[in-house]
Amino acid sequence: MAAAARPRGRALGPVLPPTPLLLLVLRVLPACGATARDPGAAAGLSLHPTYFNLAEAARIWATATCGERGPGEGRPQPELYCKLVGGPTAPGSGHTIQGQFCDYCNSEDPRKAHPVTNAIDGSERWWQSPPLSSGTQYNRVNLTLDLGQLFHVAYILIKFANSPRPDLWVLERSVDFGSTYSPWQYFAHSKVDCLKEFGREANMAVTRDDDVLCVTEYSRIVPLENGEVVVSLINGRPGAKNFTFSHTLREFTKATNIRLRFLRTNTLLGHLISKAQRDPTVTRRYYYSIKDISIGGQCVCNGHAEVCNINNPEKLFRCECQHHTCGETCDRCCTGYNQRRWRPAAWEQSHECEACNCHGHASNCYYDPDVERQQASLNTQGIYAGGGVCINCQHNTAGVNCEQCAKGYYRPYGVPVDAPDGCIPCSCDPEHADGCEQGSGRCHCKPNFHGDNCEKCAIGYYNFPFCLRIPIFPVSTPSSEDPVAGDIKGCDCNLEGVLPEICDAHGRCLCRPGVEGPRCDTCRSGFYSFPICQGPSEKVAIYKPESRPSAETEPASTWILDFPASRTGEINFYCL
Ligand SMILES: [Ca+2]
Repeated sequence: MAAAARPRGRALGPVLPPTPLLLLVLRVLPACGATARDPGAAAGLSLHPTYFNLAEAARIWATATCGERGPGEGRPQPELYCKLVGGPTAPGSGHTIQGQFCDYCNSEDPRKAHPVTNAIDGSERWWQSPPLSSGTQYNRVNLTLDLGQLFHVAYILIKFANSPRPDLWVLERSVDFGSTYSPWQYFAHSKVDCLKEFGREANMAVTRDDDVLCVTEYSRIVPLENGEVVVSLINGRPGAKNFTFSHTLREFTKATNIRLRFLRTNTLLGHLISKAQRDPTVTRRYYYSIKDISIGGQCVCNGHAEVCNINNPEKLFRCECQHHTCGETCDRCCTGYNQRRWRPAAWEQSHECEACNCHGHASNCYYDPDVERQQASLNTQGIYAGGGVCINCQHNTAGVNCEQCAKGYYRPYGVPVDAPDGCIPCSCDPEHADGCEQGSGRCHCKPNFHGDNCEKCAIGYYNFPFCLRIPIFPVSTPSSEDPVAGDIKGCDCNLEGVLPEICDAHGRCLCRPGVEGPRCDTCRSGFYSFPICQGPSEKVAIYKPESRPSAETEPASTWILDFPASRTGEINFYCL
């Protein structure tokens, strides 16, 4: 295999040399020139970089080259070839054999070398394949161009040199840097070959943006030299007038690599080639030769850039993205601009990426279609439109738009949402509260707490600061009318007459001193004024736990002062 690389990143000249054919190509592709001059007028609100000749910056390979030998094939040897017709074009070069002009290819002689780089060097020098006299396998030769990155290709112009155009071949493209190839266009001498070789009807009208054609006009034997092939990949297709709107056409024109897969050379007497192939005087006239390949293309910028250049350290073509888009092909929204879903620009709409509204508390966001559907994201105009979700809200903020305070913080009334220090800590005990209310800072008590600062037990809970749930016990349900509702109930005690434990494991109420009854709802004999249940004297009792007279009121480990809370005045202590 012959391989060659052109220096990348050199200054690029005009798109193509000004030949009559070029003018034709540019005329049939009005968008190419017009977008460069006035993108707004030609492409609506979408932007497009200038078309240029992608071949100038490409690398190129050939599977076989006249006068060269691949690895393992030994030293290069001069190869004799002859032209189909005519005498020498340059006096002093070549010679005549049986009336044919003949010459040698020799890769070691610059004047006789025909390396594949000649096909994209912009000069009159040409690439040439080995003649079939060196082997009929040279009917099948591939030429591959590596564009280095993804481009949109609008047209390909191939100028052949001292041989006719190929009889049978396929133009192919790859979008995965050469891993796989798919056909762009088939070329055959006859309609029969289109059908037989490629399974295609020849010369069909284009009806779809991704139709792969088989054409016969470019496989004719004439002209015998300097023939041309023009492949237009946009012009004439349904989506040509609105390229940015046609997803199919945009995809169809994409390529990272282009391959010319030649299958059969053209011959003056094509039907005789099988007989003639062993005759070197005939088959040395059959080969491929290419003087120039031009590839009109542009960077893939998704309608978001009108400039694409190599002003970067990698010396690769890069879109200068606008519309707040980023990425090699402007294929995503820039950081902080994900309020709307990224879309390629279209004729009637630029689909500009929109900034998220994070109120100055975050620099990045992502787009979430669910958030957009729920209208849960505020845009910079203060309207719930789009699906931007702020990432990593700072300043103790939270929420889709960093519009809330993080848990444990609140924003006092009157403080603007975008104030950097607007969220201040809640003054609540995190043991008793889950954060606090915005504006007032009032604590959000946990379920078992209550009060402005959650300083009390909620109803159904007891024993602050533990605030345990008042136990409930299963009881039998003698009533058949309401068997379910009666299954479980709390211990039925008067909370004003019980100890903090309320009841025991059997549901029996634990009465305070001076209180009695199954529900602890009456004063014991000699005590009065429930729930105070004041004793008969003014005395209070203070005693050690172990000496407490009543077993069911045994405290845990403290001294107990039984004292009617409502009483004031002098207290007399005495020992029991
Ligand atoms: Ca050339």
